[in-house]
Amino acid sequence: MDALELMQARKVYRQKNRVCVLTGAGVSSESGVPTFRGEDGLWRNYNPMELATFEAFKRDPLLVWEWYQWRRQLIRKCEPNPSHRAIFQMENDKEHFLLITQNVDGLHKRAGSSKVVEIHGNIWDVKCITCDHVFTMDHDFENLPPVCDDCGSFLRPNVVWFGETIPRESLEKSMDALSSCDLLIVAGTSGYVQPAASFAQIALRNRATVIEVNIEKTPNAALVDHFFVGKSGEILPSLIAEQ
Ligand code: BJW
Ligand code: ZN
Repeated sequence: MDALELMQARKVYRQKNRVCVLTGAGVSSESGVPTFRGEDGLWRNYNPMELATFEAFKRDPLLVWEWYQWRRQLIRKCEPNPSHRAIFQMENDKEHFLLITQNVDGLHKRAGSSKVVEIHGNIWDVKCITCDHVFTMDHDFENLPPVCDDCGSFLRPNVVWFGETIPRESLEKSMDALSSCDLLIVAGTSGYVQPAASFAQIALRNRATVIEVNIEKTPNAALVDHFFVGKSGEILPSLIAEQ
């Protein structure tokens, strides 16, 4: 990590009061949650990207549910890490703050974050594919796929799959924050999945400073003001440290 650049970024963080943060799977990897495009992201020789669609669910709801049940069981054992805690601290430090997360694991909320938009939904919520009822169901299901008490249709995880749109309220809140923030911090996202992949460019167009943290270079690395190669659990706490 470049110590001088870190000092500059710390100064930026101290000066800005309208802060937005965008996170991806990388911030939860230090809690033990597998990322999507990392080497540990595969299961049973299926490509997770091919499981995260409504077509896959219609074709084989049991397979998709087994994947989500496996992830729910894994995430249940994970705890928030220093990245989640540093981002919660940012919410306390700043007058205007919004966390936009692509993560469905709920670890930001468990770390205390309350000004958070989960743009890809939450793995603990389920939705009936017919009557659209949403329920929080954080226990294991005895029978997969689970069915709706009201209408008997299949329940699905209430997450956003490929080809589906981000819920309107979440997108509007995100766009408002991105167009009014003076600092955007992007952490642990590969920057391949739209619309989140465009958020840094939206903030830059609105003259915000953008700081990005990732263990490797991303497509936005050359565009942002400060890019730090390293673990978010190490860099985010030092970015907000007092001295
Ligand atoms: C660390 C670290 C550490 C590790 N510290 N860093 C062609 C062009 C443009 C768009 C499209 C297109 N074809 C289709 C589309 C649209 C599509 C899309 O973007 N596809 C691209 C892949 C090409 N997008 C959509 O469909 C979205 N909807 C939409 O656009 O609506 C309008 C529309 C509708 C219909 C047609 C077209 C447009 C919806 C996207 C929903 C994504 N859903 C998922 C699953 C959620 C549920 C679940 O969890 O099961 O969301 S997919 C998956 O990817 C998940 C993630 O939230 C998302 C992003 O992944 P993320 O977080 O970036 O993780 P990784 O694994 O990719 O990266 C981790 C990063 O961390 C890496 O960079 C590591 O280096 C780093 N890292 N450890 C710091 N310790
Ligand atoms: Zn129903």
